[in-house]
Amino acid sequence: MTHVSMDSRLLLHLVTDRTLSRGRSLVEVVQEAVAGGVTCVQLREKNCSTREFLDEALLLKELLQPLGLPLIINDRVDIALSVGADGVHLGQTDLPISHARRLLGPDCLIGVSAESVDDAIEAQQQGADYIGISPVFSTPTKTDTAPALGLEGIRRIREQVQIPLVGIGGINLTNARQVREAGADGVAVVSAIMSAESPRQAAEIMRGVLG
Ligand code: TZP
Ligand code: MG
Repeated sequence: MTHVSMDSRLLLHLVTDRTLSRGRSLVEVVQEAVAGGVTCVQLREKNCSTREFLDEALLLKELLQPLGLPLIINDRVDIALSVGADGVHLGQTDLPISHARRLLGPDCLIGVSAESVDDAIEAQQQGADYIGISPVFSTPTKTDTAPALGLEGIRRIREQVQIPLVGIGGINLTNARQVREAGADGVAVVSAIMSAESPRQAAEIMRGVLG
């Protein structure tokens, strides 16, 4: 079965983690990554107040909107709504897709993390715009994950699901191409860009590898 044509904005996500930025500011790293060619940015904050999260979201929105690059907010539909973000990314225990859609409307991207083929099928049925296959490889960046799905997991999900797939977890310059070849439309990375000596160069190389 063919899948829905690829939204090129999903090709290379930078997923943020301020603790991995080697002391650089979030905006600085995002600016560099954008200059290198990331196609969207997901703001992911696990340990800050709502006000801080909002302020970061506003800063990134100011940076990304003029460039036409989508800002996706991890977990928080309220933050996404209040800054007019382009999307949200929801986990299996976050707001269900139907409720998020009711709040955000038809044009907001809703991405959902799937840890299995069944999760992915369900997310598609419920109206997700894309699926985050999580994790593809095990990663020190996030250890409370389901077992890694591997390239075989991507292939199995690709056979069952037609909406865009984005791999996340342990993806770097050396394996990103394989993730695409296994059937993912895009990749999402944290450390490979956030912690790179040059986030700009890392993003450039990654874009080159992804084609
Ligand atoms: N969800 C599944 S794995 C992961 C998230 C947020 C972290 C990915 O980080 P890295 O550094 O790209 O492996
Ligand atoms: Mg989440």
